[in-house]
Amino acid sequence: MNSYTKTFFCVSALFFASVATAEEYEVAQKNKAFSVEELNIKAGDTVKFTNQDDFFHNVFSLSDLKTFDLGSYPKGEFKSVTFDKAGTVEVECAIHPSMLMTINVE
Ligand SMILES: [Cu+2]
Repeated sequence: MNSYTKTFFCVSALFFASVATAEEYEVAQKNKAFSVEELNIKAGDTVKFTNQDDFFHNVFSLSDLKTFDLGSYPKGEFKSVTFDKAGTVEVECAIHPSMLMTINVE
């Protein structure tokens, strides 16, 4: 194995290691609430928001760490967000002001 090949294998191993450790969490929107009030994840992890109610929900955040708006979507659909930096994110639903959750990214 020459040094170029060795470097290639090292980089590939690192790439697959980082992909393998990133996790996906699922948060349901059910009965006009998020299924968890607080979620602890690590930087690089993805959160999937699944609508389980018979009406539309929206998912958005105005947090400095991660500002996003996934729009509104009906029952059975989901949208995902990957959190790449450590900090705290408040997640809300624009349709139901009482829906609120916190994601702590380590
Ligand atoms: Cu909602």
